This record gives sequence, structure tokens and C-alpha cells, in this order.
Amino acid sequence: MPDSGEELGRRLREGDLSAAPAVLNLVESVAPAHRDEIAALLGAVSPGALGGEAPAHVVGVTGPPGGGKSSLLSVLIRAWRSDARTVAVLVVDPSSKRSGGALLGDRARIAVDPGDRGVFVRSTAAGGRLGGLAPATRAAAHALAAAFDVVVIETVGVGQSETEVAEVADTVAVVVQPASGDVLQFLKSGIMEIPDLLVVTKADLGQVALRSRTELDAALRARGERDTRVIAVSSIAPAQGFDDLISALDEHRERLDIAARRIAARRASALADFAAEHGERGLRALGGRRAALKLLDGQDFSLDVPALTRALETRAGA
Ligand SMILES: Nc1nc2c(ncn2[C@@H]2O[C@H](COP(=O)(O)OP(=O)(O)OP(=O)(O)O)[C@@H](O)[C@H]2O)c(=O)[nH]1
Ligand SMILES: [Mg+2]
Repeated sequence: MPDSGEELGRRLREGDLSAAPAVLNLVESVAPAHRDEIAALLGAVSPGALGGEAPAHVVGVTGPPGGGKSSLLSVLIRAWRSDARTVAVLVVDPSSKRSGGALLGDRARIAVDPGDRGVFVRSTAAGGRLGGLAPATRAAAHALAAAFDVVVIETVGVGQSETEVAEVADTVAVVVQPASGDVLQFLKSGIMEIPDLLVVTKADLGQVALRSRTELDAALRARGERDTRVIAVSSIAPAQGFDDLISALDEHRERLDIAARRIAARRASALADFAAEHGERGLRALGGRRAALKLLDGQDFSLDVPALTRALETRAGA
């Protein structure tokens, strides 16, 4: 018999990384009977149960299809592992839509050492819009953050679609492909929120990557942004730029008010779960999104996502 949600939560709390596959199976289950088990799992890794926020660094890596996200993660994972950090990667896969895959060349898989128990990689279907996060991905990120040192969520998106990953991650790195103007235009026009970090990939292409980096830097300064760094990396051997990337990620994590970011993440996830379950009608019953967020703001900060979702359901009479 598989472990119960509570048992899986206990294993994660004790740092048992081998619980990860069963955790993913549970959170991805749509069986109504599993809803309580998922709630038990998240309850068992809530700040109340952990005695504080989960220690992981939750990193969102997002950007256009084929931008080089998975290749970059292959190198990052190696670097983190050689630093003895354990890593879980949740790849949100839009590939049911053919248009979602890599545009330039083939799509790369994240390469990991299959014998390494300190790494866990899992793809999940996006379910819905580009850049959107399935409830399973949010739940998995919250849960795995109790056991892994780094939890990465890879999503495909540019412009406004990366905001969902920003709701869940502590740090969001937006990946930019050299000579692709979209992120630059979005930044210039203000359509796009300022990311925590911009990463120009494929730096081995030379001049064109350098120019992208300079233009992005200029666009950030023009918006008065001083904290966001632009880093160029090459993920093909010899890999370049990864020391800078890792220190930029670590610096962002250190500057962060982690408790505030996580509380906001749980509230956003609860609202997303509620909306997925009860739709626009449910939201109307709460008096709209703004009223729902206000209700969530009044809740105990240590509550886990299912408990927050239940608070919304109680108010909505759902
Ligand atoms: N020259 C060069 N090519 C790269 C580099 N990184 C990735 N690529 C290539 O770009 C293509 C897409 O890379 P992926 O890592 O799959 O990109 P992705 O953003 O994960 O793609 P999707 O998951 O499909 O959105 C592949 O053909 C890679 O080999 C790099 O640093 N230099
Ligand atoms: Mg990929």
C-alpha cells in the first residue's frame, strides 16, 4: 500500500528525498479520494509543522520555447550537486501543443546522472495556458521545498505569462535567447514585470549574445531598475557564466524576505486552486479576486494551501 499523505510529509520533513516520486504521484492524482491525502501531505510540511518556512530555494526558470532553459538547468544541476546541494526540478511541459516545443533545433532534455539520489526531475503537463501552473506543480513545489535544497520550476512563457511562476518561486530567472526581441520589447514597454534575474543563453554565439545583454541592461536602467542583473551563459561545453549565475541566484535569495514571499505564494496558490475548482462563479460568490485576496490576508500566516482554500470555500458557501 502506498504511503499516506501524512506519511509522505513526515518523510519529507526528515529529509528523505526518496519520497519525491510518490509525492508527485499523489499531487498529480485527480482521484477525489486523494484530495484529503494531498491536504494531509501539505499540512505535514506547512510552516506550522516545520517550525518555520521550508528551507529550500524555490527558483523559477522561465522563457520562450527553445530558449535554452533545460540545457541551462543541466549545467546548473551539476554545479549545485558539486556543491552538495540537492535539487528537485519540476518541468511544466506544454508540449501537448506542438507549437510549444523548441524552435531552434531540438528540444534538450535535462541531463542528470541517473545514479544520483540527490537529484529529482519530473515533467508535468501544463494543463491550460502557456506559462500557467497546474495545481499539482504548485503543491509539489510547496512539498518538495521541505526536503530539497533547491526546487526549480521550469515553465515556458514570455511577457505576462511568467507571473504564475513568480507567485510560487522565491527567485525567477527569465531566460532570453540572443537576438530574440520579445523580452526586450516587453521590458521596454512595461508589459513585463521586472524579473529577479535575466539570463541571456547561448553566449557561445558571440556578438549577438553580448548585444542582447547590453540592450537588456539598458532597458532595465531605463525603467529605473538597479537590482536586476543580466547574466550571459553558455550551456554547451565549455560552459560559461555559471559561477555568476549561481552567485546572482544566491544573492537574490539572501536579500529576500522569505517569509513574506512564501506567505504570498501560499495565498496565490489557494486562490488558483479555488478558481480551478469553482471557476468564475466561485470567484463571484467571494465578491471577486480582490475580495478573495483580502480574505486570505486575514488568515493565519502559517496555514497551508488546502487550509486556505477551505477558508475560501467556506466563505463562498461552496
Ligand atoms: N549554441 C548553443 N545552443 C544551445 C545552448 N543551450 C541550448 N541550446 C540549444 O537550443 C535548443 C533548445 O534548448 P533547450 O534547452 O531544449 O531549450 P528549452 O528552453 O528548454 O526548450 P523548451 O523546453 O522546448 O521550451 C537545443 O537545440 C539546444 O541544444 C547554448 O548555450 N549554446
Ligand atoms: Mg525545456
